[in-house]
Amino acid sequence: MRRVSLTQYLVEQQRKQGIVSAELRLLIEVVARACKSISNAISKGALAGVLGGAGSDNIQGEAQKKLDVIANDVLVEANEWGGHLAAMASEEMDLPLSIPNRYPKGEYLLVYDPLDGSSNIDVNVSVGTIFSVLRCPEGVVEPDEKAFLQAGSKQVAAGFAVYGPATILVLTVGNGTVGFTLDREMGSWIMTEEKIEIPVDTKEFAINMSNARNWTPPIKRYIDECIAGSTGPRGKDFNMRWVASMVADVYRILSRGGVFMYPVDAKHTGGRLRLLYEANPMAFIVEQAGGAAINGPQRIMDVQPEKLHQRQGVILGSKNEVELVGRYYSESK
Ligand code: AFP
Repeated sequence: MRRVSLTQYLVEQQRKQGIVSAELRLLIEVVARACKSISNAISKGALAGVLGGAGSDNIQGEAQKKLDVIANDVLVEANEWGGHLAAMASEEMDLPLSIPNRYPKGEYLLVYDPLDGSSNIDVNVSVGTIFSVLRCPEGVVEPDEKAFLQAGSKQVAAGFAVYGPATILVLTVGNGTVGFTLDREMGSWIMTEEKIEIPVDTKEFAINMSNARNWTPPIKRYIDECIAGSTGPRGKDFNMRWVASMVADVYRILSRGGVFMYPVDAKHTGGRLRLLYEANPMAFIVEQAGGAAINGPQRIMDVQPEKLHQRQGVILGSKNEVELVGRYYSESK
């Protein structure tokens, strides 16, 4: 494959396809540069004194890691001066952050999870950054929480970085899903997956099995059949993976297929994952790669958000497998 940089890809999307505006191109490049800085901070680990708790909680009431706060600050500082954003929102900030008056405002809204999987950071397991880009509603000068409450189908771009053995950026601007790998020597994002396509079938599922007693009947039916394997109705054996970093699980599914599940259950009555900055961006990326993403009864990107930090059930990945789970939900009504 010829070495295509992220910048070159975005310029081509702007020039050839008219899909990406100059402002959106700048936004994505700024976020990608921030992900390089976050990757660099993470790779130093204990040597940089960035591990462990920050001594504060986020709006979810979850103890923040030092790197949660560092990653959030990196993204805020990277994005506030460029003139491409009207506001930004984050898992780590209770309310949206307006662009300071000393900077021009742009037409986009950025909403992100600066460090997904942070409970894994202290044990050196892959973590990542997830982001979603929306247009600021017409005529809204000071975007508040309401401006962000748009269905996932309104996203103009979505992406995530996974800080693993390699640092990888997965991106969609609505024209397929593309993968870039960080060339640390050059400091460049180089395209390594031109058009990611998720296999429509799979033999691998990802779910936190410790929640089994809380599952609803459709999920229990589906997982029981996977575990029954070749002796059961599926007629084939399944494997299980659970990294507990959504970015790592989703990247594996983009690479070789699978189904990721964090469904609504008796303990997580609204789901565990957040709609605006985890479920929606991942749903956009997965659908653009030929997969499917539902909350059980409904396509995730059709859900009308009511709260900035609202949670959502998530079942996403190989199209045929997700559709089977969806059928089990409709049959259980
Ligand atoms: P943290 O960011 O608190 O580690 O949560 C990660 C996450 O939001 C998502 O990345 C994982 O898929 C999921 O939660 C793991 O949840 P469990 O810890 O309940 O398995």
